[in-house]
This record gives sequence, C-alpha cells and structure tokens, in this order.
Amino acid sequence: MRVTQRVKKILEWYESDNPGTKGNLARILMQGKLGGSGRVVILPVDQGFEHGPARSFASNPAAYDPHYHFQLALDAGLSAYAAPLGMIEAAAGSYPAAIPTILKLNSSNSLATEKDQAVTGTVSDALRLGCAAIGFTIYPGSEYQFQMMEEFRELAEEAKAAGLAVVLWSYPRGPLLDKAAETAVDICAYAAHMAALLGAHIIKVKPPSQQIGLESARKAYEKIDISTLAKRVEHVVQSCFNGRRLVVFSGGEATDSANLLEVVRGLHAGGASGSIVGRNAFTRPREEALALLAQIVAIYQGKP
Ligand code: FBP
Repeated sequence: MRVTQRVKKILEWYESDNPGTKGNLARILMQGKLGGSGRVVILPVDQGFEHGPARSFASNPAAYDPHYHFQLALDAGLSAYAAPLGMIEAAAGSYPAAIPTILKLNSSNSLATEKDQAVTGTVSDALRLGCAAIGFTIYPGSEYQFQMMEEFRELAEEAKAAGLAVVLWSYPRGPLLDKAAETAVDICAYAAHMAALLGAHIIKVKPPSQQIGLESARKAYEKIDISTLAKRVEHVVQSCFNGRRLVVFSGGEATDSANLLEVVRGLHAGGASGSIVGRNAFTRPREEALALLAQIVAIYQGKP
C-alpha cells in the first residue's frame, strides 16, 4: 500500500504502536476519496442498537439491509465503516478487504435507564471479520464511567497487542450534565482529552457548543477563544496532545443538508481530522446521501 508523506507524519504520532496497528491506521487513512490527505469521513451504523430500527431505517427502508451500508460507504469513497457485530457479520463476506471496518464492541439502547453500554463483541471477532479497528463508547460523567473506562482499557490493550487500531467515542452524559452541557466546549475538550489519555488512536466527540458546562472551568475559558465553531474545534484538537491524535466529529441527528455542511465547514476550518456521519447519510435516499457525502468529502479536500 502506498502511504503519503502526510500519513507517514500522522503515523509518527503513534510512537509506541506496533507495525500491525500502524498498518491498520494507514489502511483507514489511505482509503477512499480522502485517502492520503490525513482526513477521514467514516460511516457509523450502530443507531439500530442505540435508537431502534424504525427511527434509524424506516425513512429509507433499503438501510435495513446490512449490505446497503457497506455499498454506501464504498460508493461514497469513505475511509471506513463502523458497526456492531451482527451488522458486520451479515455482510462482511461479500466485501472482503473492500473498505476498512471498525467493529463497535459496545452498545447502548433506548430502553436502558442507566447511562451504560453492554460489551457485545470481542477483539477476536474483529480479527475474524478482518476489521482494521475496534470501536468503543465511554460516557464520561455517567455513574458507570469508571467501569466503562476499565472495560475499554482491557479491550484496547488486547486490540493493540493484536495489531488493531482503537477508536473511542467519548460522549459525556450523566446526572450532572443536562442535554446542553453534554456538548459544552469545556466538557467536549475534557472528554476528548480523557480519550487521548485512555490510549485511543482515533477520538470521536460531538461538535462543541459555546456553552461552558463546568463552573470550575469557566475562569480558564476567559483566556481561550471559543467564539466560533472553528475556534472551539481547534481547542478540542489541541486538548488531544496538541493535535497529535486523530479527532473526528459526529454528524448528529438528521438535519437539513445546508446546516450539516455549515457545521462540517467549521470542523474543517478548526483542523478536525474528519467527520463520522451516520443518520445524515443512511436516513436519506441513496442518491441524496451520496450527493451529501460527496459535498462533505469536498469540504475536507479543501474545496469551498
Ligand atoms: P450520527 O452521525 O448518526 O450522529 O452517528 C454518530 C453516533 O456516534 C453513532 O455512532 C451513535 O449511534 C450515535 O451517534 C449516538 O447518537 P446520540 O448520542 O444522539 O444517541
């Protein structure tokens, strides 16, 4: 596999990783239309678990089919496809080595009363399915946060030893955080930093708002420019070892294309490594989704 200078530089950030893990990071970074640029756009499809099948797939029934998502990610020229065990098992055989996959190893569901996730896959599943990485979610702030971090520590250690890359979704939620605080800029940067400290290669957070969530952090933010999304993203990226980790931002609930593209422009301007866009892709009819994903990719290619 050809690896560009930009990707070589990024791989140097991961000083302690073995050739297997670096090779799998390179697979993701060299794939698709953004291959070699150091930016990525990833399709995540774990929303069936998180929000239920009807909310996720009824608006575009073709998306009930696991094959649909592999094909969508491939046809859109994306960098990787992330999903829970059953979703990947049901289609991986038809797409061997076609696109790097990320096996999501834990999931929550909308019936849960607690802010926790069940571990639903293993590192050996990821290896058996030819995945490039494992994916895991932590909820900093939840009553179960330390348990989740400890589960992640064990799985990440195993994955790294097996030469896989590790992607961590760091989504603050819990009794001290209302909905607005979950995306407050200080909380988002804090969650991203903890993901870096936990050893994630790729860190996934939500786009940060201008709000401050922790009173104890307010003073520190008097000296930090958080006036635009780009500035806030810059701050989140800086919080991840001064930009020495890949940081990607989620797409969020289905919204109109103009809104989403405006957010992506801010993410790109702030130095985000990319986007991970699920609902805004697969809830749209395929042709519309492909057109939107092409626009997102174009923004990360630096096209206005
Ligand atoms: P979306 O682009 O659909 O927001 O996907 C990103 C994601 O992290 C999914 O992997 C996950 O299922 C979902 O967001 C969780 O969303 P929420 O926090 O809104 O329940």
